[in-house]
Amino acid sequence: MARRVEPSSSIWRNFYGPNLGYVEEQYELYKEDPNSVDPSLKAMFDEHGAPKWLDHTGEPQQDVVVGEISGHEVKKITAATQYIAAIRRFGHLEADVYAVGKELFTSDESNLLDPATYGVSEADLREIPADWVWDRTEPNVDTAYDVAELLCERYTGKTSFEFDHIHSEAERDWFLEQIESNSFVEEFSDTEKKQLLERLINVQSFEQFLHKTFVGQKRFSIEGLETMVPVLDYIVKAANKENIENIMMGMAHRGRLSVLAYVLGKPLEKIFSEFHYAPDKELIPSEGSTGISYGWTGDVSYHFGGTREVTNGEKATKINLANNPSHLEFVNPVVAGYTRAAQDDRTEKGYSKQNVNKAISVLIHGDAAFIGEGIVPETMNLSQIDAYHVGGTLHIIANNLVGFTTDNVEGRSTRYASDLAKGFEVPIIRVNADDPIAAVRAMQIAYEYTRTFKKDCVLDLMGYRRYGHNEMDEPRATQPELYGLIDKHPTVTELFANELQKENLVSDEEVKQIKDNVFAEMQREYDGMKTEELSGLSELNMPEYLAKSIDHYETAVDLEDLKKLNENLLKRPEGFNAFKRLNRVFNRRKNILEEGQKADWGEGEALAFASIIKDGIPIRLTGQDSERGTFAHRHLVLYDSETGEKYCPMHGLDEANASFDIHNSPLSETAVLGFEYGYSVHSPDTLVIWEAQFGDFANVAQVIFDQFISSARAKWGDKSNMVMLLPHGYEGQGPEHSSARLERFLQMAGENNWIVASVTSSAQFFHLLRRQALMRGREEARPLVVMSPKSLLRNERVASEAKEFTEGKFQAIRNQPNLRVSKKNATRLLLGSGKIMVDIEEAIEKSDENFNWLRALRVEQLYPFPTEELRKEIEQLPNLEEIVWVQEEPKNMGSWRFALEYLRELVQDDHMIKYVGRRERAATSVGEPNVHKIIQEEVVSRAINPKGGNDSEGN
Ligand SMILES: Cc1ncc(C[n+]2csc(CCOP(=O)(O)OP(=O)(O)O)c2C)c(N)n1
Repeated sequence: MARRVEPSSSIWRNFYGPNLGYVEEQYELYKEDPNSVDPSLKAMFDEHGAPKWLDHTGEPQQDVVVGEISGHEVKKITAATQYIAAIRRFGHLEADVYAVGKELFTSDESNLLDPATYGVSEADLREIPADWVWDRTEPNVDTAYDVAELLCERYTGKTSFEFDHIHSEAERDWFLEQIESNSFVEEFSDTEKKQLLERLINVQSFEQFLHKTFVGQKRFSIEGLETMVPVLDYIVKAANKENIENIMMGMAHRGRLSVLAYVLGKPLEKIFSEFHYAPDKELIPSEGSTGISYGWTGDVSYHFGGTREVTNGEKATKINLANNPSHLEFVNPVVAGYTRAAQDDRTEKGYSKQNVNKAISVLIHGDAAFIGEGIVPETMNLSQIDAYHVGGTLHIIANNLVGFTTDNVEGRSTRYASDLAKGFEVPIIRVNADDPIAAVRAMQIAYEYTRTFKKDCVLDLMGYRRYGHNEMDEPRATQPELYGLIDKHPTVTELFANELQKENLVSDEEVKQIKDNVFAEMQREYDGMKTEELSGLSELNMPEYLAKSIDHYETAVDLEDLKKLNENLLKRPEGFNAFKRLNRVFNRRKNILEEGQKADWGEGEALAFASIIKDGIPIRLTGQDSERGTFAHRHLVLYDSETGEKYCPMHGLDEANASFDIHNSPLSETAVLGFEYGYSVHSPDTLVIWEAQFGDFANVAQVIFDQFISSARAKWGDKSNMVMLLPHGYEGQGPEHSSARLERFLQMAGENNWIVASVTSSAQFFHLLRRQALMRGREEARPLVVMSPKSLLRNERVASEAKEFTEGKFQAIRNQPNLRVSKKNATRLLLGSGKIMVDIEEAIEKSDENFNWLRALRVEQLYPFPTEELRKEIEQLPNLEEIVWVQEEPKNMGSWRFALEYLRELVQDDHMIKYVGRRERAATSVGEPNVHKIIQEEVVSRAINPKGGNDSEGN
């Protein structure tokens, strides 16, 4: 470039940050008395006048342009700008973020960070003034070349950033400010550096102690990622400083013991004792551990969570580490649910009121699991949706470069494990785990970002794994090159100690002393550990309070109260233009509690909800299209036909003493169910309800049912009374809209872990829901699985009269409504549940037969199975010849095989127990509606035909 362009203000570029204030102050003094300031400053003010930023002449500040700029020069300047932008965007490609193995993982050459790619040379860059390509000022940054050098340092060092996928200008600017002004950098004092070193020595020594003491036991060591502990320390400290009440954390096996010991403060003695007594790690209740919840069958030690209260500032912050199954990442939505539950105020009517400053959520992921398991993006998709938002989750990828024995290239199609976060416009900060100071600073930015924008942020903590996947695995067999490098690689503690030694902050001797002290302390803890004998351990049974009946809840509601609720549910805000066709539906509701009238399913449900919130129990109901109801039976969120404004009739109830949250969920089962489950565990006072669109889709969330809802109480002591509504019933809609796979829920039933019901009247549903709500917070609380109706929603036969709501309670078995009971003559006891019993009711009505030989009962609660009620019934049937179990599901599905076990307890003669239903099938149902109809009719007819039993090979 021929002509140099000299901005008039270049002198002031050397001042930045706190210096600006100082110069301003000095200039004020200078104005009053030029000799009152330092001679060098005086000389500067004499020559240049007021500092640039104080020169408020009202005129835009003009740069002095020396000569004219040619088209060629404009091109160069544009190229320089592109190059500077590329450093920000692609700096991560060359960043020094690999603690080991950079050469193995970054082999592809990229020229995206070569200025030549943009058509600009080093010499060109040196010709361009810094402030033509950069808005900031820093000492000694005078040219575009200096800017490029500085930005390379900031974007390709031990920390790298990816935020170019974010569209919000405010967020992008925020990142630029943080990174380029370096304002986030909190200098570590010498004391803090020493404390950091001590922390690392503790963690490393703990792992080494376990390694040496419990040879050959799995512990999923943190070694290679020890830095995770100070990174978590930062979160705890920052959250406590902000008076955040809860930190909700979820993590997998990797490093969990170190996190339990050092972040959750679980006594080392307890951890040692769990190792000592359970070498095969079966049945280890963590009883007695600080804040560790536990069930009676227990779990392996690296699945337990815990709680701890920390107080550095004014108020306490509770750290909650969720219990976790082996199933990687499935804890994510559960933790999100905990967090939201801790943020919502449910004490007033209307929607609950969220305060995101009450709790934050932190999830630690494995690198292979983060990109591999679909539940990760499924949960991230919840993050910005009102109903599921938790104010931003801090994600830490504990990146050890390998997934068990699987290399990155086998484990993902993306460059980085973190890449999927980009689709959610989540920023990613990647940091070298061998630089603990950089890692803590990186977390500082991540933390500030989530707090500022209430959005998720990912910290990709790049370390390695010192051993194999577990400590008995030999990684050199599968990852020889990588382990060749790891074997030679010093620990982060060694590296950091060396650094501090170079800075003369610690001596070799001191480091040795700290290590010796830590080991001695561990040895003391180990020696002091209780020495009970292994033989003292035994398998435990479920606690008494779960074994007892739950029949004592009074769920009927006074008629006047119900009428008032019903009347108020029909009120609309002033000027609300309801959708006309819906008005007709609602008008019908006015009389449902009058003599001779009945309330159908939706009406019974609404009465249950209204009476529950009147009792001061909050409700949260979500599911796909749940506001209206998939089958349009609910309509609990109405839209003004003209303005589109929403109104929930539950919110207009003067009687309501608690919130009513109702939301359509995204098209997800696993994440949404996991979230609702988490919500229910953390908020036992709330009746949480999840509704599947069709029950068939519940199996998408199978892990949440298996690993959490059905078993968490027994394993970990986590209690939930949530309700799952799973539309179920054979109505000719084909294999995928018939079955909620009742058999699965029954197969998982044990130790009163949940209630499984299939009810056939709106009043029964009313009492069932109310009982579930009243159970809240109590020891006997447990989840409820309901096979809920589809076509029955509008069937008159399931509608109930007022007195059924105002008297009585839920009945586990019910009389078949239109059958004359003749106990003396009955030779067949017909048992079944759900829609088939309504079909049978209809068939009986149409038949001319007198059926005095038939006693039919609906088993409305399948689990716990009403054995005693049935025993009493059987005792009253002197001429009973057979018990026929009828179901519409195929023989290998539904409730038959489950019920058979109980029926065998009731009658000694196996020949008396017969089956009527579809034969064994691979698919849940046939596809052709007419074939369905024929089969259904045959099943019904055999159930009420004296010769109809035992058709195992039939239809
Ligand atoms: C859903 C699920 N699938 C498979 C496994 C078995 N498994 C346990 S750890 C692991 C590798 C995990 O790798 P990564 O996520 O990188 O975590 P790391 O163990 O390396 O810390 C696998 C496949 C599991 N626990 N959960």
